[in-house]
Amino acid sequence: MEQDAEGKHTITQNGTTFSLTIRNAAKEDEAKFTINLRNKSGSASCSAMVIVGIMEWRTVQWKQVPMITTLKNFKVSNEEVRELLFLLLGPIGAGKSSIINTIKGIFEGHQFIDCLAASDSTGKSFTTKYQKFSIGTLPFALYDMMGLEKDQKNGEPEGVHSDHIISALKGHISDNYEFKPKVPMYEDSKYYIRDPTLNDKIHCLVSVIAADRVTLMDDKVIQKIKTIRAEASKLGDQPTQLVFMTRVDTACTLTQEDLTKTYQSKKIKEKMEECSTKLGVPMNCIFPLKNYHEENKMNEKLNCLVLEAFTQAVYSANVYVKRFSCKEKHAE
Ligand SMILES: Nc1nc2c(ncn2[C@@H]2O[C@H](COP(=O)(O)OP(=O)(O)OP(=O)(O)O)[C@@H](O)[C@H]2O)c(=O)[nH]1
Ligand SMILES: [Mg+2]
Repeated sequence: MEQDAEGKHTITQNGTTFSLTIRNAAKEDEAKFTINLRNKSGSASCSAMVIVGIMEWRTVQWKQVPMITTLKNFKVSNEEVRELLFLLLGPIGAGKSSIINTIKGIFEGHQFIDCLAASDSTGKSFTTKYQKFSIGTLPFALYDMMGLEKDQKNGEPEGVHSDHIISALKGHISDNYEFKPKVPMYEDSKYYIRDPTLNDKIHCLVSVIAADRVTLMDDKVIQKIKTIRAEASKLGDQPTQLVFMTRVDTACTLTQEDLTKTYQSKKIKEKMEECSTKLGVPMNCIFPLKNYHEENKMNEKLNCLVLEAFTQAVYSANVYVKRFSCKEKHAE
């Protein structure tokens, strides 16, 4: 056995196997460790990257069948509501359309590319329509929308207007409305719903943020999201709000290699904390996930991470609509 002066690193040998033990491993111990061996016949070396994980701070079932069954059997707690409505909001290329494809894929058992996701090199939002996507015959529908950009580029407004989003939350915008960033939504448009009911309103607002871009997110875009979130909570019957943090694979190697390590990754926790501080959202409302983007096979771990997030969104949208149910009103 060999030990360094502080007793931090210990090397032990068992036959031809050498082990390195790092005592009280912390983030600073993350490094590439190399063993060099030399004898009369020559030399050899071997390296390993050490990544420090932390205690799992949230537990996930990692079994998709019970999670899918729960959602397939889900009944909305308000008989007047046909389906729970979710709106995905976030910067360009954050993975909004990919989330819809991924969720649809999980319930249909194969990958889905109905909602077009784009390679993210253009700098312009690929999605331009306000489009509703149902999930089979389940009582859930997700609205995709144009990505948020900072508002003034060369003096011209870019990306979707905050006003459009507030109108959408209130249920004034109907499916297939084409966003024209420089044009306000006119009340005489055929896409304008004058007297929205609970079946038109958004029940849960999901902000979508890419884990690998939280740090470099444009201040104006952050401000826009914060303004929309604040406006949404001022609405008399405000929708519930969550954050889906996508692209965990690009933010953390440990997670990229094994998605079940998501809630043990210090890096992911840091990104969630950053997200929480920047947007003013409590940690328990943030759900890290990975979307299908390059793989051609379904992956149970990926599905479980997304199902964990989506189940919370379903429960929280249900809390919203339950408030308006006749039974609940009579109970008051
Ligand atoms: N590695 C990785 N890539 C992802 C993930 N989610 C989305 N992507 C990729 O990120 C890019 C943008 O994804 P989209 O789903 O089009 O993003 P969007 O938010 O809909 O973008 P706009 O419609 O342009 O506002 C695509 O190339 C996706 O394949 C993820 O979890 N991990
Ligand atoms: Mg899109």
